[in-house]
Amino acid sequence: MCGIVGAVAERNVVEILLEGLKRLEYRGYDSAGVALLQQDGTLTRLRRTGKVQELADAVSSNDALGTTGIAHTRWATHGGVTEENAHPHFSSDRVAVVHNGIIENYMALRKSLSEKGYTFTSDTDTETIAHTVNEELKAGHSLLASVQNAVQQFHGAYGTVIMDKEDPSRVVVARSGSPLVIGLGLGENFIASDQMALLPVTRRFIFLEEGDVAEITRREVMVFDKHGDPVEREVVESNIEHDAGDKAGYRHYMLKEIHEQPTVVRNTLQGRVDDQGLAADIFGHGADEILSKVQHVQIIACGTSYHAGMTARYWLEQYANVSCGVEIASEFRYRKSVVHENSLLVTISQSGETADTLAALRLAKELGYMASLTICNVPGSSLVRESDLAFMTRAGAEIGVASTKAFTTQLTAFLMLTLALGEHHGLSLDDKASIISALHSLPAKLEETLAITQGIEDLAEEFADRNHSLFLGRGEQYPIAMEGALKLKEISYIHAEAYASGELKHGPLALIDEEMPVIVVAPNNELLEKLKSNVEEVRARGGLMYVFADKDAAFVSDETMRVINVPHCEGPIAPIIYTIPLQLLSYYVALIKGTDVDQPRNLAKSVTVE
Ligand code: F1P
Repeated sequence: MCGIVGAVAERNVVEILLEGLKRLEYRGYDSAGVALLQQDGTLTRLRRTGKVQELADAVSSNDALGTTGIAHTRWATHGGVTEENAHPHFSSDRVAVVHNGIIENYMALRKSLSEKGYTFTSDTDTETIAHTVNEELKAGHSLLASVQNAVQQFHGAYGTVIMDKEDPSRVVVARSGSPLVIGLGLGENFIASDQMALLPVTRRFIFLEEGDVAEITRREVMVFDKHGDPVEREVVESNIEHDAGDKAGYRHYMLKEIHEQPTVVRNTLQGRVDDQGLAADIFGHGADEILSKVQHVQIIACGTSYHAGMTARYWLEQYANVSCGVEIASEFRYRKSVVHENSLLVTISQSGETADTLAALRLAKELGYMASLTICNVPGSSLVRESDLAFMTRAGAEIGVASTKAFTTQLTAFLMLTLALGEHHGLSLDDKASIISALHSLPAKLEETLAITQGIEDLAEEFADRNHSLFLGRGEQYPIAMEGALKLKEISYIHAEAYASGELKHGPLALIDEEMPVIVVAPNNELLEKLKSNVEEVRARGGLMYVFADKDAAFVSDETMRVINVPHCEGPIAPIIYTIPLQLLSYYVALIKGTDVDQPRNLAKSVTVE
């Protein structure tokens, strides 16, 4: 979604801002802009629809300069994709604003500001921020006080950075509902919506908290909490690799990230599980005590992370004997739900900033959940800071909008949670041994599975001109089929639906004909015979099937069925292994179709608005 970068320095900051925007491109956007302020008060603005590179070209042909600056990538919410709607927004050529989030009461603000004589040049909610701050400045307040007064008038979510042409020495920033991180330099300081943007210039960060307003100059950063009181916020040293944004020779980030899975899963397991079991408190300080009391688990997430939660339910109930509910965050937060006794709320999120998941966590606290745990990939993110317990997946920065390595590390984390909860709820010794041994074998098995790429490339050729597809799986492979269908939709724009194969007769069988390819996930498990019956139901109706199967599952390719053998794997890790060929299939189909694999149309990496 929208991205923010800002800087206050002695040098020209334009390259820092553009590099920052490029590093945020992965989040998804449709236009970009920059405003630059020179010491003599010259204010320049350039905006372009399309890619950051188009903005960079405009910047270089205009020789744009500034020692203080703000820049933005916009993902349209209010108003179409036009240059006028791109940020930064100005008020009277004095105040410049970039903003992530949504000002929900913008219509009322717009009306009262228009009555005061302000002219609106865009359809955005953001422009109301610029005029509201300008109104406060006109009343004689400092920029800091103006922003502090202005935010009292906003309902909704914002991460915003504001410059005043009459004071080029500072920017003021405010956070409520949309993340902002301050980067600390030497004699220069920075602001961004995501630390990734600032890694070339600093590794020292302050993560702003809800309601914070901060004033940033070259030499000083002052943070004020939601009551307006000055506060010290912890300075965190980032350990994210500086070059995490490189493609390392791969054609796309997504392909790089698919191939990183053996390594990042190994990293996620490292030091957390040995032959005897789990290390103590891997889910956070005091976790073992909390987990010993848990009688029910409620999992909340969105998108791919939700599919990880759906898979986890099979494991938690089968092995750990703990009842488990799974729900999409945007549903959970707006319905009345019953809280079971001693319930643990588990949120899952790659980014840790997904608006609905965060809102669900906050709601759960009011509803009386015993404790909250987040499984998350971004240290310092809102979900991590606001949960009682946190387990960090170590997937590293995920740039491709379609989540891959974050998903498999989330599943790995859930197998560890199954062990941890199972210890207190009668996990059998056999099951414990089999999960531990399966986890140890997982990185090597993933490597073996990635080697089947060639067969999948061939299959993708046959697939690319289809308009629809059906994914089938049973048991813990049903959510994997859902994740496979989601990947195909996201990056190749082919309509894909997933069904639990037992549901075929209850409707979707009517769709089967030679135009509807059916993808089947078929590990060699106790449901195999049932799955084979479902395959026969499809065959009898002339459907064309692509079966990802264990080589011992005895599927044979013929004119109605293409079988792709997947390495044999033991029960608990099968969902993780079968995810790989489905990721590869969607990637190669998208490649043939020529879509924007890493930044698919209309999608954003981190969904920080509802
Ligand atoms: C949830 C999610 C991702 C998806 C896309 C949009 O994000 O649906 O699964 O790939 O990036 O957001 P998160 O809560 O896991 O960060």
